[in-house]
Amino acid sequence: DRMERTFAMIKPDGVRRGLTAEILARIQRKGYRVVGLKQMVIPRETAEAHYGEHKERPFFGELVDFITGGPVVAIALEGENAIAGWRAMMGATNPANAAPGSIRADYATTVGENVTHGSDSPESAERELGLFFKPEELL
Ligand code: DAT
Ligand code: MG
Repeated sequence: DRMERTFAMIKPDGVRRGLTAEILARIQRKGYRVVGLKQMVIPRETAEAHYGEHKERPFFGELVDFITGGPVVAIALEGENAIAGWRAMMGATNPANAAPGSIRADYATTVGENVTHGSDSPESAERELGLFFKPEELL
């Protein structure tokens, strides 16, 4: 019973496809509190920092182009074990391997456009929440 905050995001493909309400509904049905929420276009420098761990990977340029290519919905979530719990709701990175009923299994077909993001550890959550939200934006 560890109370955690995590950073979640509806990526440009999800926003473009009109999935925002469905994904927020899943989050709220689960019982996580939405403590921060905004639709935004991510500045390139923020995207490069957010995905900094992948900067040597061959897909990095495409990833940054994609994530900055349209509005996203940035979400700060709070709840018990929210970090691993939100990752479980999303499913595996590659939708082909995502558990049935998970968001990526239900809404995505390609690893590049997999609808949502979630922090993968307490350290990532703190770093990513700090990149996307000012302290006073978390209510
Ligand atoms: P996750 O988003 O599940 O945390 P990740 O941190 O390994 O996954 O990768 C970040 C994003 O980069 C991922 O959501 C989609 C993209 N990506 C990962 N592996 C990829 C690959 N092999 N080809 C293309 N895009 C990839
Ligand atoms: Mg990741």
